[in-house]
Amino acid sequence: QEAAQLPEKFSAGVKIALVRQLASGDYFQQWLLGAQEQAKALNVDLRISDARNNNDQQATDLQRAIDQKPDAIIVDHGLAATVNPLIDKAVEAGIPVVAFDVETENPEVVSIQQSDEDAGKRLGEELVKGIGGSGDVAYTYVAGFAPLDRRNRGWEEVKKANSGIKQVAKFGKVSDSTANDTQEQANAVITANPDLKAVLAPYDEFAKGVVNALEQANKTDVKVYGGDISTPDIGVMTKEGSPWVATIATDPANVGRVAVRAAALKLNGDAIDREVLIPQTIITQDFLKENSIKTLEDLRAKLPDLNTQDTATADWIPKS
Ligand code: SR1
Repeated sequence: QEAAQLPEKFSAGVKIALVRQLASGDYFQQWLLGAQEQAKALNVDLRISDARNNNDQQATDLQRAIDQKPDAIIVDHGLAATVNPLIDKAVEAGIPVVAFDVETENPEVVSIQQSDEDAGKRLGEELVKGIGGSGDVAYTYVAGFAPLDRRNRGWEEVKKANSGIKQVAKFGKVSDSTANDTQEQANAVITANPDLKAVLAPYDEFAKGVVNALEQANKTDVKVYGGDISTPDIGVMTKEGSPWVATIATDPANVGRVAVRAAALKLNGDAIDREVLIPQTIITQDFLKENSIKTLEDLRAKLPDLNTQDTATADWIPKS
């Protein structure tokens, strides 16, 4: 869809640096597709760097972006200690900054997240309900990643309110092959905990690793409560006998579009809230099966509210 009329600076073309900590996996790929689609509609030249989970590299990438004086910078994930000093530097240099999934306190920065504390709480409550209120539970978590830390706060609240839940293991690894690395750890956790009733895995790469491990161990009666959604995730959830019974998710492409729109508003001097929260939705295996949902496209058609097109927008921004 064409924009009503792009502001003059956009007609001439603007440059936005997208500085990513991570880019592998379904979530990050879909997110990028959405960001690129929105950038194209706004005549934005999106300059992308991927640090592949190397934090020193992300610092180098962010410094390089600042040196190139783009019209705005989007920081996509990053350890607070790594990116915040450079985010402050960018702000001091007068560059508008949008941070997605970063714990940042700079009041000039637009901070976007997927309502993660609430998501961790709701997913945890779904798990408690699903196992009848008590039992052994394993949990995948790596500290330092803002969305995981926020979801963890939600889960901690659920545990506090449900004394019958016994967390018997905490594991997980974020890497360039998170699912495989987490699967290896899950093998040991499953063997060591024969009475396991469920695994809380609030990131799809974690969930996929756990599902593979449970299938290999013939323990698909252990329920998996995951995070995120993609076409391959839908395939895993709806496979005959899959232990992945529910996930909490946004449409990642929508989130990528919101981040680019937020940067466009900020660099154009339009009003935008400092905090932008995108809601998450619980999606169950039963819901996917009952509605014959096989792809992310099918899911979008069934749940149009996954597209938060009124978030971070203005009349001149094309809807997508
Ligand atoms: C390692 S952090 C992974 C999470 O980032 C995004 O918030 C996605 O939802 C994913 O779960």
